[in-house]
Amino acid sequence: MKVDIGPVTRLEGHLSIHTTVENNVITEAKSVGEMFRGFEVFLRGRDPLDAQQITQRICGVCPYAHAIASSYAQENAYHLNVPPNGRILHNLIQGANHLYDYLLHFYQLSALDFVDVTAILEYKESDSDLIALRDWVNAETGSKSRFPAAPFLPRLSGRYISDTQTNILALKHYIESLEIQKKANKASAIFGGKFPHATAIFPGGCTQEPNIDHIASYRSLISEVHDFIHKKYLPDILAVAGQFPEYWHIGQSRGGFLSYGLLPFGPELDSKRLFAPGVLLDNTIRPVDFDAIREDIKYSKYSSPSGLTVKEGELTPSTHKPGAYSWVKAPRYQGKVMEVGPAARILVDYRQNNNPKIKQLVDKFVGIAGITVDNLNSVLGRHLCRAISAVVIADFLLEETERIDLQAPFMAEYDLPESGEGFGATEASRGALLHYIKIKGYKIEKYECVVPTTWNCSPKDDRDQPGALESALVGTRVENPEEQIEANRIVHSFDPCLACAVH
Ligand code: NFE
Repeated sequence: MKVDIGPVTRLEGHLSIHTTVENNVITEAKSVGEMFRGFEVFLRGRDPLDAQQITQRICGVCPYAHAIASSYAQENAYHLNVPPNGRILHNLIQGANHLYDYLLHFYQLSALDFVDVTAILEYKESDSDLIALRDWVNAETGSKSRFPAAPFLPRLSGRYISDTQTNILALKHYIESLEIQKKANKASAIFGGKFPHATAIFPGGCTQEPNIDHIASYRSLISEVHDFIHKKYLPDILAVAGQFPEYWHIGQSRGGFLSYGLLPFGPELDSKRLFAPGVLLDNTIRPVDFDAIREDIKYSKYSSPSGLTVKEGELTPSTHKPGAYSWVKAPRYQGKVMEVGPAARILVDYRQNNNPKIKQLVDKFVGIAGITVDNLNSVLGRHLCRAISAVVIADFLLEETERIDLQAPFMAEYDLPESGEGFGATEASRGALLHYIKIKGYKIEKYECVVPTTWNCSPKDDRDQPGALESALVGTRVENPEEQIEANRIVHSFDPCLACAVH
């Protein structure tokens, strides 16, 4: 039977999943991006320094990653020498955004796939947290019921966590995490100017010159986020894993892993990063080569040529193209399907022994769960890898504040060149993010973004290989083919953002 699940909720943008199910097993899956945007088209002819502002508008969740990738691309094109403070502020802004995004993803977008919200019916009138939760939801939704429905119900049928205490604790953390996310966003805004869409991020540094009070406020906010990550987020992931161990083996993508590396330790773009860059393919780590990326469009709604490199990128929409089923392109690395995102970031780093803290955390939790490192390619693996990333990033951000030199500059000085080109690569929360800029006559001649969800939620490519998410869905056993809670859990583990994917 064929089932269209869509739009899939609790993710950003317009994604549908079309599955074919035979004998309760998904035998084919199509990932369908349902909306065209066209940022690369309207960037042409603009002032290059508009790019890190305009590309932030691709998304309200990960705007800083776009600002950073664009700034890196321009730094590359302008041959800038960035002062250490400039890079540190980029890191402080971007890193805080990752922390916000991981918490948002787990609590608001994924937890209710596992946590039983009806546990709230068990609340006692003396439990002020739960009364507050009910009143908050009722105020938000205009409901006056004893038990709040939206945004918790309706939900898909299936097995949920059975332990009332675990459920109630997770629901409390759902609410608490909103305040914590606000703190992470406030921290980014101290140096970025505002959230979302920072005004202060530029190629070469940051226009905000911090003082000691800014740094103290940032540290205090990130310390609170750090505590929440350790005391609540990580334990909640482990609680879900304890009840659903089968999800270490469900949702495995069938291809390689790509990460561009995240948070450079020095001002140069090729500095060692907190998370190492690399391609993990056929059990071997290789360096990243941007020229090995080509974007196929056999099944994407474009009439421009297929298989172009990032530098060649073109975008001609073709709404009624025969056979095409998505507005998402199909990027491939040396023709191979790549998963990007938290599991890719952790596996690529772990396999290179780049960051001892990552190695230690992976070994510890893999041991606790009784799985192998390869099982991080799974629904639970992606959740755990986000939590490990959060731990590592929060520690790094607190250390990074100590490297600011208040007497030194925060921005490079430069004149814009008449022409040039550059790549900027970083890790957005959802994975590998690449921007390419080509400048001619002081204007943008070509701009190309290859974005995390474009990789993960791509349709089939020119050789009919399914994208990472499509491949992770195929073979999954579903209890109820009409609803497919299992497929939803797999989709959510990738945290798709269609606004980004079809930018
Ligand atoms: Ni719109 Fe984005 C994606 C992330 S790219 S959320 O995909 O993370 O910066």
